[in-house]
Amino acid sequence: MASSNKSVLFVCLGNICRSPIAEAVFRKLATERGVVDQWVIDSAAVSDWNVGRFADARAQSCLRKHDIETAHKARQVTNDDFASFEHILCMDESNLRDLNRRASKAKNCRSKVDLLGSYDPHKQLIIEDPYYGGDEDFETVYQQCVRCCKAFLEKNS
Ligand code: 6LJ
Repeated sequence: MASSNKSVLFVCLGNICRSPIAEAVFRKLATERGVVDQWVIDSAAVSDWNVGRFADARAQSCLRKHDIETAHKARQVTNDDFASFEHILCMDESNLRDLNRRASKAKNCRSKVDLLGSYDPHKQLIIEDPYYGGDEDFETVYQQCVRCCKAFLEKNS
């Protein structure tokens, strides 16, 4: 039976740079390991700035460079997310503060809210916002996401 008993929501400020990269990387890893059917995988934003938009062109070209596609359209975190996702993984302390504030107001919160970087074997705890950066900053985000998503998937399989 392909039961979707595990779930993870990746969250950043605008859901157009870091979290769509994390979502796409995690989906690829889970697919390669043959466990993607066991997971609900999504991403969302703390803000409503970019709702409905595709990932930033630099995020898309970074992913494409690594043979990964994303068709994700940005959405904002909802109260329901705190009831339906087992794991909510975010990128920096500002995301974590915003999410913890929202979680404390949500009914039936079952989500464990954490920094994605807490899974990094290289101990880079924060995945910095690359919005005002360049391609090399998107590549750094990608590499951090690969390390963290591998460790997170390992821990939850
Ligand atoms: C409300 C006022 C702000 C950013 C981003 C930064 C700035 C972003 C962005 C990440 C994803 C209407 C929207 C900040 C998408 C957009 C510019 C401001 C947007 C900030 C601070 C440090 C580093 C990056 N703010 N858009 N408008 N990250």
